[in-house]
Formats: sequence, C-alpha cells, structure tokens
Amino acid sequence: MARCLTIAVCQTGPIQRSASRAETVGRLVHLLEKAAAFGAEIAVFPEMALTTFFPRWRIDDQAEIDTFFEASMPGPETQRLYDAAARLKVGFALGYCELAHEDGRTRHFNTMDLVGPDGAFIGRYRKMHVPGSSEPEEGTTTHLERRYFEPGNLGFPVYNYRGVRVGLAICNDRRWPETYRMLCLNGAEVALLGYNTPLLLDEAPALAHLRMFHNHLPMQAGAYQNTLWIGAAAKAGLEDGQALIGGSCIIAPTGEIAAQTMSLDDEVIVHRADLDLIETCRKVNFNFALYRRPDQYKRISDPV
Ligand code: CDT
Repeated sequence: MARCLTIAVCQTGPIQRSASRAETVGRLVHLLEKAAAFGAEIAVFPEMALTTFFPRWRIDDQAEIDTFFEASMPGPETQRLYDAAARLKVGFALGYCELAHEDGRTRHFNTMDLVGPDGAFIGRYRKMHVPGSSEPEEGTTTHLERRYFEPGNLGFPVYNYRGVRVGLAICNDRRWPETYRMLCLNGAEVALLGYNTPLLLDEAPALAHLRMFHNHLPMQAGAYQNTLWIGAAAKAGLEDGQALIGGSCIIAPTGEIAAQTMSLDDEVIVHRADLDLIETCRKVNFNFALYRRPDQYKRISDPV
C-alpha cells in the first residue's frame, strides 16, 4: 500500500490590525475544521498567522511592537487551536512572532511551530532569511523585518510527524535554494511553509507582472530538485491597505502544482500526497548517494 499524507494548506485572507487574537484564532480553528472535513492529516497556516504583517510600518515603541508577539505558545488565546488539533486529530504548522528569553536576553524571531495530531508541540523553526531593512529606504516598499526580527538560529530541522519527515520554512526562505537543499539533506519528505508577500514593490515595478511566477518558480524547482512535497500557505488580500498575493499551493516532487487556491480569502486546499513518488523521482534523476559529489563542490578553480 502506498505511503501517503493528506496535506491541507489553510490560506487566510487579510488579518487586519483591528482584529483581536480571539477573532483570528477563531478563523484558524474554522479552517482546521474544514481541513479535517476534507480528510487532511496535517495542515499549514501562513507566516505571521495571528497578526497583521506589521513590518510594513516603522514602529518605535517596544511595548507596542511586542503586542504582535507571543510570549508563550500555546498561550491563553491560542490554546483553542491546539485543542482543536487534538479534537480533530489534525496537526498543524503555524507561523507567528515569537518572543523568546534566551542567553539572558529577550529575543524576537519570525517562527513556525509544528504541532502534532494530539495537540502537542513537536518542533520549531525560526526564519533564516530575514528580508528588507531596519529603516525605511527611499524608493523601496517599507519592509522592516530586519528591524524587528533576528535571523533564525535553529538551522533547518526536520521532525517526525506520524512517521513522515516534515521540515518547515518561512516566506523569503522559499526563494533560496539552500532552504530546500538543507531540508532534503536533513531527510525531509514534506516541507511546509507560510508567506506574506506584497503584490507590488516600489523598487521593481518592471517585475510586477512576475510576482506569482516568482512565487511558484522557486518552490516548484525546490520540490523537483530535492524530491519534496511542499505545502505553502499565503496570507492574502488587502491587509491594512497593502495587497498581498495568494497562490497558496501544494507541489509534488515532480515539480507539478497539485492544488492551488483560487481566492484571496480564507480557503482550504487538500491533496493526498503520495510519499512513494519521492523514491520514484529519486530513481529517475536524483540518486544523491550515486551522483552527488559534495567532496568536489568546494574546489576553487585557478584564477584565469
Ligand atoms: N515576508 C516575507 O519574507 N516577504 C518577502 C518580501 C520581501 S520584499 C522586501 C518575500 O520574499 O515574499
């Protein structure tokens, strides 16, 4: 019998700043219930799924900034989602802003947690590739992630989810080949990721028509070259005046898009991922043990 994992991608529409955590968590619970009704065994929510994408603003008051962060996970407002996972027996990956106390100081990470079908914490990933700047820059869309977040310090961990090896990634990570390669080398069969991607960038109006192409291109290539299933969830639509792309999808290790959202709103897509397809794709082209030559990759040619 084929080894399968039924993956749900739970795209959300915009989460306005005015929305309470309780209201937002209620939406996520509703999406998880839909995913369960569709037969999902695991679900992925977007990056920063509990709040608006606040790095679009420059905020100076640390107390105000910290209102976007979770000091504990689950916390009083998010516990309901974990209870829903246990009730529905569907685990999830959830992006949120993490306030951590490590090495004797307070730290801020853009984080995604993996939670099991019993509602228990499995593992954590902290966004490695933090884009944008720490101050607004003339002529560019304000994207101040580097003001508010440290780059991740947990590598690209891969976790056991009901016997399936699952890795995590967050938004800009999906544009970097290292993300998929490291997840693959660490044994991942499935990569779950969430994103908040502005539709328009002031610095590159000439590339505006390529936003969706450049969303899917690296994920399809990453899935194909690393024989991974990918589930990618957008936060989409007009959020606090800024348009975010949708295009949430489930991608096969063949590089094909197996399912894709059709709205910029709360929407669930589901696909029964055949994990044996990974082995088939490895046999066709990507037998790493036989063909990769990592010992040779670092050789530097003589200067010409
Ligand atoms: N959230 C996130 O990482 N967004 C980036 C946009 C960066 S624009 C400076 C992305 O790659 O989609």
